[in-house]
Amino acid sequence: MRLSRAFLPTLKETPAEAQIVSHRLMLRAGMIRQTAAGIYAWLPLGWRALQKVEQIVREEQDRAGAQEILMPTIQSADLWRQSGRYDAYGPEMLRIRDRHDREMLFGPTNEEVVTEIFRQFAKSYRDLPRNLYHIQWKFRDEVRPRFGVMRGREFLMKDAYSFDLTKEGAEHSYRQMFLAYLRTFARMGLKAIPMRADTGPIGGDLSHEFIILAETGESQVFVSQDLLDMDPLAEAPDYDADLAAAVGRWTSHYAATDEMHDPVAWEKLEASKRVSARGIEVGHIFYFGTKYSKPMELTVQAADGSTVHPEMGSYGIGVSRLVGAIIEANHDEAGIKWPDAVAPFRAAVLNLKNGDAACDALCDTIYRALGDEAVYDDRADRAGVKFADADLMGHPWQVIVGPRGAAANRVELKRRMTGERHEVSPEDALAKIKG
Ligand code: 5CA
Repeated sequence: MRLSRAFLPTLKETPAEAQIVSHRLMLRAGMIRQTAAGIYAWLPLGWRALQKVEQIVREEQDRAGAQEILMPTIQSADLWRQSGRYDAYGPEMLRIRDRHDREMLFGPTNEEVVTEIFRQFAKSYRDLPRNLYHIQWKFRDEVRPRFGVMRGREFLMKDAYSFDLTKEGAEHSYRQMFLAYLRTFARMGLKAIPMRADTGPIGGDLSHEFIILAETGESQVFVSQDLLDMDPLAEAPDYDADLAAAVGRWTSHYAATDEMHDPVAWEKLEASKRVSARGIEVGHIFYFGTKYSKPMELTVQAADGSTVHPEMGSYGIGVSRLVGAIIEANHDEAGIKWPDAVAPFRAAVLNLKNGDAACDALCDTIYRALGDEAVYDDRADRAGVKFADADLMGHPWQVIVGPRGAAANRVELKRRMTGERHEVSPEDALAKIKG
């Protein structure tokens, strides 16, 4: 994308309404624009980052055996009356009436809709297990929308729903998602720690939140250093295997949110291993048995001919929140430092002297070779402006092309994450960026 033609509206001033760094940087880098309280439009840079995050989530869901669908945002109130949640959900639910005065709502989550869809299809134990997920906008009329996309009212969520014949089967599905989540967040360069959690309005008796440590996090958490030292990508799970041991390696260490904290168990931990910090919840998984299948009359026939209600779980990831969380974890005073895997663009080509024939020609060649994954700063601005914007937008690589270098067929290659700079040939720069 050529910056001279791009819609990447960066801001010089720090927006006063933004209290945390990710929100400030997302506004300053022109990633998002608020259109109403807690509701955001995603501009090109933000939209690309969101899609990168979404794609990693998708790949890891698919790998774990879940199947993607797309359910609507608008749901019927009747379905929620069947589960008994319509009245219980309270003022967070945006309730709507259509022209026939039928009660509708903008979905805050999808247990009811997916149970209804599955009910029409599932007849026997052969239709189980299944795991269906979608990546769709949700609306929750939060009392205090804040921190930009971190706590929005409209936000993008990945939500998966598993259906199993037995409790043991449901536990296996739960473990598949547990391990898939560890991989998902690790691929984004995040260390997300699974912690035993409260189940809230989703319900059920087994639940983990996945939390990344950050000063600006909304939850207080207590974790053993041992967990922070573990590497989720060290072993790729075989999702068909017995997963209890793999999950057990994570759940055997102390990790809890405020609500689940046990001071007695905490005190037993070696003092040097106790980490108490703030955290951001990026995912939340639940096992809730027949909480929805029973009242909504979802049944299948078991092998022995008896009728059973499938055992269910649901598994959420805050896709739009993750974009903010990744920035909280990766930035400096100058701006964002995107991890490679989620960077909206891999590289920026900075032309320090537009109109200089050698500069223009070399920039053009490099930009063409990088294709869609690069931005080309071909604006008629001062070099200082280009440096500042490239640092702000946080592209992992900057290829800096000045007139003296261009004449000698040399460029400067800067790695945003570390700040390292090297003078190299254009070929070497391309090889590094593509590698
Ligand atoms: N149905 C279940 C699991 S699919 C569910 O709704 N779980 S949840 O309520 O925990 O939400 C899942 C994830 O969505 C959370 O872990 C969080 O990362 C994200 N999320 C929740 N509320 C918001 C919000 N207001 N703004 C941005 N992300 C949010």
